[in-house]
Amino acid sequence: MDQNQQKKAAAEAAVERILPLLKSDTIIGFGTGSTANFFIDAMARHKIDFDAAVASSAATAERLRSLHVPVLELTSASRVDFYVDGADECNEHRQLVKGGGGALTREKIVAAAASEFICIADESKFVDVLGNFPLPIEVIPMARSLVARKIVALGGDPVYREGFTTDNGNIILDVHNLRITDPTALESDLNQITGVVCNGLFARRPADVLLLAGAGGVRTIS
Ligand code: ABF
Repeated sequence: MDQNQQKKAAAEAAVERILPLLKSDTIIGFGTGSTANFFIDAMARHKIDFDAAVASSAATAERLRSLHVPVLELTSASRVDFYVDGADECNEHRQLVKGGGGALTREKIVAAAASEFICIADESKFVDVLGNFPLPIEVIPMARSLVARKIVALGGDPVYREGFTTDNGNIILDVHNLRITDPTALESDLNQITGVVCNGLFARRPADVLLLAGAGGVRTIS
């Protein structure tokens, strides 16, 4: 299986996992990125019935609507039963680095609202220590230099993501050269920097289930 086939296999495994649990009033949170898109397409292909979707980005909302899936604003959803999304990195504790696609803040909000967060990934995303993938941080534009200096003090090497504005009107700093041995502590420390909206560490609220696709099939880590 090549990487795309693995992403597709992980997405299909998520469909199989939630299918027996779906009810007519189930609300599903949909993630962003190519692996999440395989999940969206699989749900549409199987014509799976559920109440409504919540989207973690404008791009995902558009994709869902194009497939005639009803999309709710999170604020109008009484709950989110499942949230299915990809990751840029994951570890055995189901802690994640997310935000390579720039949708980290909405992804973290939907993850926080979800009863079950299912992360789907190909095995290239699985690491012993998080941080090889540059950690995305969403920042209020006027705080860009201030936040960058604080991150340097924490030992990171922030790089401004040129020409990119988030769905929330903010900028992204991608932080290189971090070896994240304590993801929960670093997530909290970064949240304390004034001007940071959100960081791409999903450790305080990790995935509940990680469906990791490799050459030998899909492994469940829960
Ligand atoms: C989302 O999509 C993001 O959090 C992450 O940045 C990205 C992963 O992309 P892909 O599935 O295309 O590898 O899950």
